[in-house]
Amino acid sequence: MLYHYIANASVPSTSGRTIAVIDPSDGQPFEDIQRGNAEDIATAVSAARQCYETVWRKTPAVERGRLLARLSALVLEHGMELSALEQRDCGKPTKQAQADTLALARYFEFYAGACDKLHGDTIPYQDGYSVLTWREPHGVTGHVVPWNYPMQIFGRCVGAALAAGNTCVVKPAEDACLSVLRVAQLAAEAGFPPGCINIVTGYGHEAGDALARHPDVNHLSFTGSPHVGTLIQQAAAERHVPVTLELGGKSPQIVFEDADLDAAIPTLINAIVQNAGQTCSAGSRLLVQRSIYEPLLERLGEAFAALRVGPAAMDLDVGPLIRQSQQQRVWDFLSDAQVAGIPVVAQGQIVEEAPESGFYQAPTLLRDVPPDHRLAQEEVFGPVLAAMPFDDEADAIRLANGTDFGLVAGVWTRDGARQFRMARALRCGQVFVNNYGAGGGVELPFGGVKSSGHGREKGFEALYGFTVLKTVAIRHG
Ligand code: TXE
Repeated sequence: MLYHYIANASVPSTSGRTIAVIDPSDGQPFEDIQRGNAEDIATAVSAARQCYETVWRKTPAVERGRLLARLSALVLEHGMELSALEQRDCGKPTKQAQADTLALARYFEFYAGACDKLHGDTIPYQDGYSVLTWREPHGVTGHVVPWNYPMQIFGRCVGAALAAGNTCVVKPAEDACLSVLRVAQLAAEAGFPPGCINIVTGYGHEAGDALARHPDVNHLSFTGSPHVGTLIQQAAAERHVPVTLELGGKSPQIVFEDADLDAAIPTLINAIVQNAGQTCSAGSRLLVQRSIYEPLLERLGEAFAALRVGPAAMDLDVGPLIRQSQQQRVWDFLSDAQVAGIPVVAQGQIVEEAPESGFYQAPTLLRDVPPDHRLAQEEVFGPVLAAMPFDDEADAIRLANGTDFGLVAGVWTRDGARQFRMARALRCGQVFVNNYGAGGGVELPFGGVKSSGHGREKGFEALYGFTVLKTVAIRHG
């Protein structure tokens, strides 16, 4: 049985109720977490407020940095344990779980070094005045975290919030919170004061909603579905608190006829099968210049057919999806594709060892997907790649920008001028040229436009979102 982690202590929910944690590899329960409610959230927010007012706001930036550095080191020390938790909880193949753990340590390391470099400006003004700006923390920050990358998303939002001088209340996803609870314990071990990092587990419509509505939370960060993002933004608007939203995408990977296909192909595939396609930045649309459409699909088809799907611990190309409802969601998309007559180029193989009760989905490559079909417009959040041809640069831009989302785009071309033209023309938060994701570096600011959300996480830029600028004008004499 696992408990909330509030003020550096394990605390049961006042509801007395629990939620079973399911292993996606076999669909079986293996642990219980607390089903948090508004009362638990209120306890956590009050602990965060107390810590902020009495300790954290007075803690020197350099000391905040040292604590984050210590936490980063502890994450590495407990890397095997954290990876194993994340693997079982989320169904991640071993290499993915380990990469996520390393990324978590890197977030804390990066923000450790950033704490004492976050400063304001002095502004030349009239004679007799000194004008300066301070970057002050918001105070108590609320974080609603999803299940696809619990550790990474925890690291990027909590790491930045703490570095900027805020305290945190986190509501991880009901499907995946084991690693995050453990990291909060490690934070206590590292020396973070009680109330600095608080975790309340539970359902979104209960604990998550209570956190979004709590009157003493000064900033909200959310990563998840556009629907819940809207609810969070509405709750925040009631109290006029700032929000950072990251709401996924329908990101295009655009391949021009002059692309280096040998380099592109493994990346095109990884961008959609990594984490079983449950990645906000998944490259889920493949836009290919017509002259190379057939040969590229042939090569991709062969590669898709060779992909193997199975239990997380087997560390194959693809693990299970997080839960049955996500599996059903992918099946619904694929059955719509079938009804619309969209051809399947190839599918990967689910291995024999995969239990029937696990949530497996073979990676699927579809071709000639009409740009207005829901497979080309909506986030599937599974390993399904929708390919379509384009004629020229203008056509590629029109298709790429033709969804409500705008998170990421990948462009493959050797033409330097076109690289810049495309990067300018694409309406999204980040463009990757001749790569996809740039290895996920924690230094790279990340976020969306349109329905993909607003605000930036990761990198130094995130610190601006977790602070508020105060202008101070002093008249001399
Ligand atoms: O997301 P939810 P779901 C997308 C993806 C996926 C779809 C549905 O397309 O298929 O969303 O996934 C909490 N108030 N992404 O249903 O519900 C919830 O407990 C406050 C993209 O799992 O948005 C969890 O902690 N909080 C994405 C978090 O919100 C609420 C990652 C995300 O869950 C709440 C995940 C409420 N009323 C899903 N309702 C990405 N951008 O990477 C739920 N939550």
